[in-house]
Amino acid sequence: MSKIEEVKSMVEAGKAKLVPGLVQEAINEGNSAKDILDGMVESMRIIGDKFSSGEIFVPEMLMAAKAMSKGVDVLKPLFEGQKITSLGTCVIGTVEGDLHDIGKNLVSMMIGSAGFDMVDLGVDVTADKFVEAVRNNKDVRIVACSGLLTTTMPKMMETVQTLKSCGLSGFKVMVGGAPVSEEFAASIGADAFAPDAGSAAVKAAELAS
Ligand code: B1M
Repeated sequence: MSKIEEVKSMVEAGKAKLVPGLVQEAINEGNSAKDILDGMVESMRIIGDKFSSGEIFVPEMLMAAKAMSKGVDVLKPLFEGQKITSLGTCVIGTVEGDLHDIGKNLVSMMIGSAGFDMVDLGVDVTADKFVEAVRNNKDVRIVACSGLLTTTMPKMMETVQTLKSCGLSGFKVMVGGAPVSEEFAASIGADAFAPDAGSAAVKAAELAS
């Protein structure tokens, strides 16, 4: 079994204590941070499928998420090392009612690497909290809203509309997350959509330039 396969199977098994060491071993063997990350993202897709089919339940999903987060912690410096310049501030959060943060954290890491100063509001962030963060931070150029649940997509719409009508300016709103599409983003008045963390960073840099 390759080291990346070992990382994947331990993420799926929710072995949070073992994953960081295996990720480090995978790096030491010369695997790229991107390949290791892609492997862990694939594990979460498998976990989601198992949850959908009733093979596993919320606790197993949570343990896998913790294991992946520990693995990402090891990769973080490799991505952050690529930061070159400051493009302004990006406020990021997962919308109200939604507790999923792995994707949001990856997007935050990649946008940060692209040269933004990140203000991460965490999960379950109300529209008003996003507005408050734009008001209270310097040079906010991007507000990035993540959402993983179809049930919280209306909250994403509320967030975009609140940001657009709050009277503050100088920033663009980007949305993303598994149930979000380009069409949905346009329909709620967002300035941009990105399907994954890498393209979110590229899009953020384009929007700020
Ligand atoms: Co939940 N969950 N979950 N979950 N969970 C999903 C999302 C689900 C698809 C699983 C399934 O049924 N197959 C399903 C949603 C169904 C739907 O709405 N259509 C679901 C459900 C139903 C639930 C609960 C309701 C379960 C319950 O309680 N009965 C509950 C809801 C809690 C809540 O939020 N209020 C719940 C809870 C949880 C845990 C807490 C146990 C845990 C989250 C822990 C955590 O995040 N710290 C969890 C997990 C782990 C998942 C799955 C398995 C994995 C999510 C993940 O981390 N993926 C997920 C199944 C799946 O995704 N296939 C599932 C890896 C991550 C890298 O991908 O987040 O998609 P993702 O991010 C990507 C892109 O989407 C994009 O870039 C990222 C990286 O490339 N992206 C952006 C994300 N945000 C972006 C923002 C951008 C641009 C791109 O611009 C701003």
